[in-house]
Amino acid sequence: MELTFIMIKPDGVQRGLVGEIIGRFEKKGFSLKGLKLLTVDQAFAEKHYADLSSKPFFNGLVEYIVSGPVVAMVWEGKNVVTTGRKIIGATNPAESAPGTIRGDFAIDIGRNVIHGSDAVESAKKEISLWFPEGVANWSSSLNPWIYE
Ligand code: YYY
Ligand code: MG
Repeated sequence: MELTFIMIKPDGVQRGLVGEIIGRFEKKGFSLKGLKLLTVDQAFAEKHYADLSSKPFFNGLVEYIVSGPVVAMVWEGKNVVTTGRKIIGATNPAESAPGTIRGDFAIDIGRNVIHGSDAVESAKKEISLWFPEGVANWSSSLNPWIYE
């Protein structure tokens, strides 16, 4: 079964969107495999966003991610990387469809509430960065009612 890394950014935590966001992934049928609230430092944020280090918005992005606690999660399910990105919506909330998390709860690209891995490979990298201790080993007893 596929895993993805999802992170509620500091604005999502401050705005009280944690329960709403977790609920959307839960109600879809995905399984929560890891969860923690933590504040990361600049070096850690730079590592998470290393691929974007040459972008003009990089410094502001890092400043935003370290500005308060975030909720780091690992979710499991069939196609959870791609479907998770659809649940989150387009990077720029001005273009995110209503019904997506960013479409419903965000306005500016630099305050877009949530991160989700963009591929299975980057999910693996991000999960090992954020959860070096590993994730929970369980599977939902509801899976036969979710998967055929
Ligand atoms: O994966 P996703 O978060 O949708 O977008 P990325 O292209 O990976 O960029 C990461 C992060 O950077 C984005 O969520 C907001 C911010 N950002 C920005 O502030 N300005 C841009 N023009 C592009 C991205
Ligand atoms: Mg990305």
